Amino acid sequence: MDGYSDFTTQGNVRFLDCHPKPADFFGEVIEGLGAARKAIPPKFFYDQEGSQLFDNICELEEYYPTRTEVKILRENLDDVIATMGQNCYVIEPGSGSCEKIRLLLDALRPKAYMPLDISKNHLLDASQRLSHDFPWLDVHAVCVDFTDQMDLPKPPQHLRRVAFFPGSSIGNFEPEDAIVFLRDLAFAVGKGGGVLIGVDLKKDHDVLHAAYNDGEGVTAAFNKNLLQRINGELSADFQIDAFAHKAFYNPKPGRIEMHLESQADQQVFVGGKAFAFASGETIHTENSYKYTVSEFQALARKASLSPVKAWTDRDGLFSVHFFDVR
Ligand code: AVJ
Repeated sequence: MDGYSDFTTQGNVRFLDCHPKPADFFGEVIEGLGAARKAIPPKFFYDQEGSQLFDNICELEEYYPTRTEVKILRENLDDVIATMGQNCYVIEPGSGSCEKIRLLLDALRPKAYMPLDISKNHLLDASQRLSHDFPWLDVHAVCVDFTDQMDLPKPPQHLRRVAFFPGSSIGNFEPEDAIVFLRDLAFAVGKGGGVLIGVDLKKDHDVLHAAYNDGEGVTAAFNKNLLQRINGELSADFQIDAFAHKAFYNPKPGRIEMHLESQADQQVFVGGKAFAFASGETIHTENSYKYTVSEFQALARKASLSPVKAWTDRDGLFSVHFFDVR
């Protein structure tokens, strides 16, 4: 893909559909529940209800990442913009609702913004809302699974391609997979480009624990919604109350782990297949890796990225990094 001829025009937005293969929810759940250590990938949290619950998590007192990242970007905006440079062409993998890019747009005035998302409807909605609010901005939306394909159209040579990957989404990857992903991202951006990425920091274990065990139980509801979703979409019979939300910091790998713990010996059917749970057995639903600034820079170096700058808040809760593509 090297041109823009395949884009169609949808209002003020140019749109390219790469027809990403939808995730195999059933296949991955069956495989995950059949494993010796039961696990389901966190990408399946985000149905409509799960996305709403995640938005609610971001508003919680205990959940510092979202608010802190926004604060870091606001307070260092001039420096961030200057580091990104002029004539930027911003690419955002997993752009979702395209909210965070809004923080940068007025100051950065990029030449174009390319949101990438697997959900065509969300992508079109979010792109059109953004384009309405920033009428001067060229929005080139691409419906694609950014984890398996980043063969993106090449923007004009003189533009500086910068990838934007906020929210510590990188924390969901195993470190080795994060290197592979960042290497792919560096390749997609090309030499001379950059990467602006938000990464949650290692910190006091109680602060981490509270962020994933909030007092209102929103994170528990977010975790358990996965079972609700499996019941609804895969004709399963999980008794939601027979599972407990478990989230804890595991210091050795440096990650928060989320699990759903069976409260009894029980059997559950998913699409006609039976799965046995022992009391206390868990389904591992998420890892959220935490890095010090230097740990993350060392990881990024293995992905052809050169550290340029990193910004953190005073309390050392969260970091925003800028890397050049080597
Ligand atoms: C969206 C992966 C960054 O790991 O903090 C929030 C997801 N899980 N609360 C995170 C999440 C439980 C979040 N990320």
